[in-house]
Amino acid sequence: SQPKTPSKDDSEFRDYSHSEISRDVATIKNSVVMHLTATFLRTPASIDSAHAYLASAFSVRDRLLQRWNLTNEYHDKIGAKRVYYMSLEFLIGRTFDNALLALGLRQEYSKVLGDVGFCLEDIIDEERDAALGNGGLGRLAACYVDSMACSNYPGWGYGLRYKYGMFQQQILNGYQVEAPDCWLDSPNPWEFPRPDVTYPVKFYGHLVRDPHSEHRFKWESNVVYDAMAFDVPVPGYGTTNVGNIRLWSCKTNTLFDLNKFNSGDYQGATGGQVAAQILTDVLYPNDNTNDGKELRLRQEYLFCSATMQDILARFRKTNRPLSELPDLAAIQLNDTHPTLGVPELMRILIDDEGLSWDEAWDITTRTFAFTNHTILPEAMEKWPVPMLDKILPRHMGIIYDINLFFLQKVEKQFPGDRELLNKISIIEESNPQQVRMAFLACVGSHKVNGVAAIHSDIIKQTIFKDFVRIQGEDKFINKTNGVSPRRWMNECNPDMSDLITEVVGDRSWVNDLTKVKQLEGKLEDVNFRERWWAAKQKNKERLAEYILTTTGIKVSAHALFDIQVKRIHEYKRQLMNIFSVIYRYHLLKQMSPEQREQEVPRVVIFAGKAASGYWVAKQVIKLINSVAEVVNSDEEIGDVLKVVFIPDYSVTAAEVIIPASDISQHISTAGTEASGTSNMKFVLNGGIILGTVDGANIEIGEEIGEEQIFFFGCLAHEVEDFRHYLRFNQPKPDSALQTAFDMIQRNTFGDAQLFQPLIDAIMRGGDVYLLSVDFPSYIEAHKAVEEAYRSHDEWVTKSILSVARMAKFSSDRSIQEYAEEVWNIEPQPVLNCGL
Ligand code: T68
Repeated sequence: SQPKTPSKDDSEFRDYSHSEISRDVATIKNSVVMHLTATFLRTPASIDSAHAYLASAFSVRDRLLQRWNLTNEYHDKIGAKRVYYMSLEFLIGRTFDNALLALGLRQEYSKVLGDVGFCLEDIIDEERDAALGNGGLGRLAACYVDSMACSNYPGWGYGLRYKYGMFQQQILNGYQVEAPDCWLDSPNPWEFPRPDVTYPVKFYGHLVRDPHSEHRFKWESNVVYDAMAFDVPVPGYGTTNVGNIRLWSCKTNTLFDLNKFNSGDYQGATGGQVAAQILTDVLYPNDNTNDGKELRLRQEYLFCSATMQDILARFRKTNRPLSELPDLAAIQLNDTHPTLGVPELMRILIDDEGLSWDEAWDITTRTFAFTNHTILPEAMEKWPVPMLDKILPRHMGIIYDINLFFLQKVEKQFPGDRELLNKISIIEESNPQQVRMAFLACVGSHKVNGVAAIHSDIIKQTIFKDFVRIQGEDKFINKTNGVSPRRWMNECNPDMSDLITEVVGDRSWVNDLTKVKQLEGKLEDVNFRERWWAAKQKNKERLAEYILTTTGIKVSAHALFDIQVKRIHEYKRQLMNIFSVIYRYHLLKQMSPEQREQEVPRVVIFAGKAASGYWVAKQVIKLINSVAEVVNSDEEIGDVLKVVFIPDYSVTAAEVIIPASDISQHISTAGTEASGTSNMKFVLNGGIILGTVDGANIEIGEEIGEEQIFFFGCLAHEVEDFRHYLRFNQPKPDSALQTAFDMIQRNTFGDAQLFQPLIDAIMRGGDVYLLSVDFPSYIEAHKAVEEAYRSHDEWVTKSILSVARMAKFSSDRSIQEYAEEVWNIEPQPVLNCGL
């Protein structure tokens, strides 16, 4: 039977839910103690930091919840248009500290925890990361929902609730070993199960044609899973707005089979459940690669179907005609992974709602927009037609029709150009045929964007070249990425944040990064400069401590901290970095002790995960650790050079590592890194970039001035010629690179056989990523860095100027651009609610 609604009007409830819970220390203390005892069954004798964290988190979330309810209620009431950011990944990290800062209750909780005998920092450390993403793409999604909440845009993230997030990386004997990330083993205060929001999702089966309509089908199947919603609050800083990420979890749709259970078949009784759970069990740990697994396709469809059903359910409550869907909903596809949302919306509109093909197509293309994050060929999503046809027969049919109508249009526009039709067809004529998801996403969207200026240009000249010709220039735009100043400055770098606050006069820069410009006025202030340096120094000491506890390696916080942290990938060229370290080691070994004294001491820091199936990337990790072992134990070298590989890179590790950099490396082969976002985080935290002319490095250079950045290497437009040359000619490593090869081959770092394939990839494999081409200028750039670092003064000037000019790289700016140019939505701050 239907649940009953209250018999009275809602004023009592409304009054209560619209008045903010008291913010004083006594009330907070009460609520923490209440959760400790009532929610977690602790007695004074059994309190520990883990439960102190949970109780504090639950008490914070009580406060967040109220605002969260109000936000959604308000946006519904005013009929606001919402954006739905569809992403298979949300790399959130921790939420507790973020929520405390957003609510402005950090000091209060610090006091309360102090009173019961804990230190807030230790309690914060009890939280496990929500690591539902691989790297840049997933972290970008998290920054974007943060910006939507802080800028009062009505918007939700949609994703999957993986039971196991990004694997944990251990280093054993120098090798990466993966362990499962069981992040849900303890209670998660930051999610709300919504059993009432559950949708059935079908797979396999067969089609029955509707006798009355050419385009309508009935899709019959008895393989049905249920997708159940879990909502994750996104605290807005300096606003009562709270955003939402809705994550789907897969469960069985077949009920527990009591008959089987009673007859002793315990497995059979829950068999459906076991099979169903697998769909949202694990995040695919691939960054910038597509492995084409059937399970991944089923994950993607579960996600898309549940999300489209949910968006339409919300829309139907407004009683507006479906043709107005694009006036109430904008859907952004975070790369091609959610592209099945396009045929899924078509299916619902045609088969379930009875719309004509043209009506459905008009609604669909006005609703969707698509962001491309890479042009690496190995990352391009393609699904074999037979696989799609088996799992999603109706969608395969719809994709064929989308393609047919598209090709017919193009044929009219460019009569007789068969080659063109072949090039742009959504179906690739290979054996077996493949569905090109990037083309499907492009055709199904009204806007397509890249993530940095150079990248948006490149996609217009390469994968979408013909589409620009067919569909017009205006459809293809740039939206340079950004990062959240809340997490990536205010939260992770308290001392520097206090300095900025002092200059600006208040903390409003956290939501309006243009205000950091005022730092330029402090350039000549000797005292300020000293304190700036001291803040950086303190961050370096914090990192030195972290390195000691995670690796056992002792490093001097007075050395230059040279950092490269990101996923391990050939195009990102960690290999080039470690070759240069080997060369540096060689040079140091040639010097007299007096000469070595004169060198700038350096700690070279690496961190990052390799996809579990990516052998070359894993060998690179082994090489880094092998070099570290030799160099760090060489007494002659001492503190002049240390090499560190920090295990298990994560959002939380990044929050310690990034604020401590003197230089950070962003050294992808030109044209391969679409944007990069850690480059922005490092500069925002007063670090200097050593990088190639690639991705967002270019725009960062334009904003902060080329004196503040160390560029090297060949340019994107030169890459093709070099690659062509190297396909037919042996690379000619300069003497520095040759020295590094020689040292490896002389077993300096253990068995040379282990690393020979890495050298072979350059010397015999065509050196696809152009290490031999860029190495000489890379070494020169390192020298320039060293010279600049010797002058303390010059360095501080670069650091302050850089931060002052980073306003553009706030994700608030990116989101505002999307809102205005793609989504057509407006800020809707929650008003008049009494909070
Ligand atoms: C990254 N892409 C870009 N992909 O490499 C980076 N791939 O330059 C950019 O800054 C960032 O996106 C944000 O725009 C990725 O991170 C993936 O993670 C990925 C995940 C699954 C499958 C393929």
